[in-house]
Amino acid sequence: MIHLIKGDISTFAGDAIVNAANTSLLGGGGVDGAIHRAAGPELLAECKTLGGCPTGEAKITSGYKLTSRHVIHTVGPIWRGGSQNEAALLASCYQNSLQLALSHGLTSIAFPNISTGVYGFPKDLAAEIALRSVRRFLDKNPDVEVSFYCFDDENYSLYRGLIEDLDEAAR
Ligand code: AR6
Repeated sequence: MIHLIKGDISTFAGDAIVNAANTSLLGGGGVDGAIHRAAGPELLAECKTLGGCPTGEAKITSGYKLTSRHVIHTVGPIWRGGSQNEAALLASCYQNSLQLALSHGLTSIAFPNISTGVYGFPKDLAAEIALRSVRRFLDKNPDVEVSFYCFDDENYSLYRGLIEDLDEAAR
């Protein structure tokens, strides 16, 4: 099942929130900054033990002060015009985050709109990739619930349109 929420992902109560991090995993701005602020300094301390994370891959930590039990840190691609494998790397972020969640027995997962902030990925294309990747995973793993947290109006209306389209197509 897919849920669509407008708001701050650090308020999600469930098994895991996905963080749109950078390869250092040592924090940053945007959603990464919001998650680290809400989780407290212990999150950074655990991240320091992970040795970073390549683009498109994912690593898991505890959630500390968050209402989410875990944080899955993934690194989206920086948009460089579309010829640098950006689309496949973004799809990998969603797939690898969900696979990691599944391997830990986690079934309620929240995603932000990875790469659509300072990394500059076009929001319409990113939304299509996110929904396609997640739907493909949910077809095989129907017990998993995914919540998309959209922070800005543009992403929210893009997702709302695409989810309505997909629901209509499934009828
Ligand atoms: N909850 C949900 N979504 C949010 C929140 C929030 N609290 N705050 C921002 N967003 P960005 P990126 C949305 O820039 O593009 C960091 O410095 C925002 O509207 O956070 O993947 C990292 O350390 C946007 O749609 O992540 C990296 O260096 C989306 O989150 C770099 O930014 C992603 O925006 C990663 O860039």
